[in-house]
Parts: sequence; C-alpha cells; structure tokens
Amino acid sequence: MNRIISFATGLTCLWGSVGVLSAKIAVVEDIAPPKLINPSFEEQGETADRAAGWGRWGDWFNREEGWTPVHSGHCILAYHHWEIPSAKDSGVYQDIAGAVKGASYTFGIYVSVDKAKTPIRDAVSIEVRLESTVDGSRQTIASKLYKVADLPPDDWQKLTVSGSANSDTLRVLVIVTPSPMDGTRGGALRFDDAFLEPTNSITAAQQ
Ligand SMILES: [Ca+2]
Repeated sequence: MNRIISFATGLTCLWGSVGVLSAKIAVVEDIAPPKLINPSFEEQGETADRAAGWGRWGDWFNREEGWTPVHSGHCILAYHHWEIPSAKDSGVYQDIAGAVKGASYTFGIYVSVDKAKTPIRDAVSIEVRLESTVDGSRQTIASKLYKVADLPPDDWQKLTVSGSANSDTLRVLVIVTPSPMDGTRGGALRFDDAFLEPTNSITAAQQ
C-alpha cells in the first residue's frame, strides 16, 4: 500500500515538474525580448561622433555620417586604426534591461575591414562579448574573438556571440585590440547593424 502511495506521489511530482517547466517556457516566450537602442547608429548622441544609446572607451571609435560603404542607413561606427596612438584597446557597449535569467541570447554586429597596405599594420582582433550584472558586479557570460587577419577585405561579415543571461541585465560589447607597434598602424574597421535576439528564435528562423 505504501508503495502505491509513494508511486502516486512521485507521479504527481513528475507531472508537477513538467507543468512548472511548461510555465517557464511560456513565460520566456510571452515576454517581449530586449532590443538594442539605435542598432544602426543613425541617431547621434551628445556629439555627432557618438551614437545615441551607446557608451565607449579608448580612442577613435566614432560614429561616422559620411563613410561608405554602410550596411544600412547612412551612418556607421568606425574604428580609425591608422590614427590609434597606443596599444590600448577601444570599445563600445550598451546596457539592456528586461532579459530573462537563464535564457540564451545572441549578440551580433556586421563589420567591414578596410585593410592596411600590409597585414602586419592591421588591427589584431575584434571581441564580441555578453555580460550580466550579478550583485553589482559585471560577469562575462560569453565572448568570441575574431582575428582581423582572418576577415576578408571590404566585405560585410556577421560577428556573433551567444550566452545565457545570469540576471535580468545584459551588456553587449565590441572591443578592438590594435596592432602593438606604435607608428605603423593602418587600415580601419567599419561596424553597422548590431542586433540582440533570443538565441532560440535565431535558430528557428534559420531552419
Ligand atoms: Ca547604419
């Protein structure tokens, strides 16, 4: 008798777990996914060389209205590698609220490389990164490094990184590491059309 009761109780727990799981999936699907502000860099920030909604650090990572080609609109973010004075990195970022903890997100951006005359003068790498803030501290939840040498010249390439949020906050980042050799840097990087999507929706759309 006890065994029957125990089996019945276990079955109830099992179905209860399935119900909770279904409810969690439904909640993730029902919440509007967080979106980036100004993903095509068309809107200027405090000054014309800054993109509204985006923070930055380091040198020469500017919003440009006159550069071509663009991926869409008429503005891009441009990294002026030939003008970089030191080996310090430069980056741009945006903070997003309304993520679902535990859900996977994909951040991406398009890049077009204006190559230097010789490869040794090119920037070294582009990192795309996702962070979450937990207990007041930022944590890297996913990072992907693209070597500039591996990217073709003057052709838009999609860079992506996917990771699960550790809280309801996300920070998306693009970080460029320049050539270490002062006085020899060349070329530039053009960035346009950043995006942030639930990873599952991207996978489904590609099927
Ligand atoms: Ca644009």
